[in-house]
Amino acid sequence: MKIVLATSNKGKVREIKAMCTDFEVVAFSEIIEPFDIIEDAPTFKGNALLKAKAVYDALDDEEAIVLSDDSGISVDALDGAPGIYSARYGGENASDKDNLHKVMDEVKAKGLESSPAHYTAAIAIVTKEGEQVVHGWMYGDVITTPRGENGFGYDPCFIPEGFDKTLGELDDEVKKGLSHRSKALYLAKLVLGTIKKGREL
Ligand code: ITT
Repeated sequence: MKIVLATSNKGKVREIKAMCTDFEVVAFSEIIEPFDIIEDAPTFKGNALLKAKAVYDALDDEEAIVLSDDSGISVDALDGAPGIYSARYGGENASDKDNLHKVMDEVKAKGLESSPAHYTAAIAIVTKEGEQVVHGWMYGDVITTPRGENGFGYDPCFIPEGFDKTLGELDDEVKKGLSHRSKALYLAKLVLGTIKKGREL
């Protein structure tokens, strides 16, 4: 069964492919000309659905199975920011590095060296059978000095609960075992399994 990912984020593509080895997983840009999707919903769930529906419509293939991921980091000391604005916290064309440094600078500006924080992932699945959204979370602390090169995005400043290293320093396998994305994908795979069974009947 082929799953089409409605994302342009290479870090997400890499992680989702590594977590879904039972399925053939392709990024939508491997099949059709990539296009921008305006993410203007007020929630992770709403934005995940916007992305999956846009790609499902663009594929023009009734049988397609499209999966999207809308995710971000929420920092307690910043009243939950950047949250759904994680991809553009450092400005409209901000890089991952700009966003990472903005979060660390804002925490520092509060006179803190760290703050509790959590990642959220909303995964939407859009098929002819309907639309489903599942969520996963990972809790920990954001620190104000980046450490390590693994992962992507905010990982160099995030220490998961129970660890003393950032996701930038920890092995990809460790992140795979505890991340917001892997928890949401566990549920998404149950949905995919049901779709698969239904189609085989
Ligand atoms: P798509 O919309 O094309 O999927 P995007 O990068 O714009 O790609 P989002 O709108 O969901 O994706 O924004 C997610 C932001 O949160 C982005 O800045 C990521 O770097 C960050 N993020 C999400 N999951 C992360 C993770 O596991 N590790 C580090 N940063 C993460």
